[in-house]
Amino acid sequence: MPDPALLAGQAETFHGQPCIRLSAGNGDTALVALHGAQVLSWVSGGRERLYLSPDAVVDGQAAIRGGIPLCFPQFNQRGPLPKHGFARNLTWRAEGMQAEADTVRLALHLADDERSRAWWPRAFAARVDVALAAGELRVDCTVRNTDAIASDFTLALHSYLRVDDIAQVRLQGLDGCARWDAVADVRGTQQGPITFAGEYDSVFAAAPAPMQLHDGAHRLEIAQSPSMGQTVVWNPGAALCARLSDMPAGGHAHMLCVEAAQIDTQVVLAPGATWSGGQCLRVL
Ligand code: TA6
Repeated sequence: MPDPALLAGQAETFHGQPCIRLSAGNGDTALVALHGAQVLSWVSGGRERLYLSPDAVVDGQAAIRGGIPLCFPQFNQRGPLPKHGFARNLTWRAEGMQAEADTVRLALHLADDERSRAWWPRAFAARVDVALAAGELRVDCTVRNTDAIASDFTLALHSYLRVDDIAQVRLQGLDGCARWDAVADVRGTQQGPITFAGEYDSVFAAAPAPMQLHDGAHRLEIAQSPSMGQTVVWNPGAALCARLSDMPAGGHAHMLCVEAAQIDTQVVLAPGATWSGGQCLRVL
């Protein structure tokens, strides 16, 4: 049995918003906001691994810039809903904290209500599972169609990874994958590792094996479930960053979004059917 004092979750607030902190036995922690079921911080090996903008608006309404936002039931502006859907703008219910072996888990739930139905007239039950173990953070999302008719959606875990200097970063593992460069609107195939010099926004066909983020001496493995058919890689670059009111000048240099996504085709769920997908980050 693990020592419950070493492996726990506890309620706290961040900018007045309710959050739960998960603690693993080795000192790693994660902070999860009920707003958006969004992981705001993941500290592993004494180092913050996620980027949270110091200018993020944390008011229980706006989407929080950073951490791991969930885009659901629509990615970006690929449909009639607000950009990236509404899951990141709503408060989720935390229920189901568990500590087992060396992993602490938190489940957060969201079901349709008046507000969600005003955007999207569908009944659903969504769950985000956050699992923290030594050197590893896993986020899974499960959606059940509780409606009497078929439902469809797109979804992404829009993870903001903290980096020391984007100009020195190398993302490996997408070599040979189909790529849509959303900035230039050009389709092609990725050749070799990805480096960053300016705005970058691309959708890749997901690689069969995990990717590796090289940030100076630091390395992170990024894996996603096979149900997530795409990987989105985004950095706003200096000029777009300067236009984002919730990013500090130069903030782009310290972040890279590597997103597990199912966005090129909709997930279609029959009444009562369930879909799950996730992303796993591991310190190497
Ligand atoms: O996932 C990349 C992306 O869709 C970019 O095109 C960019 O707009 C980004 O997400 C951030 O979106 P947001 O609405 O959070 O500012």
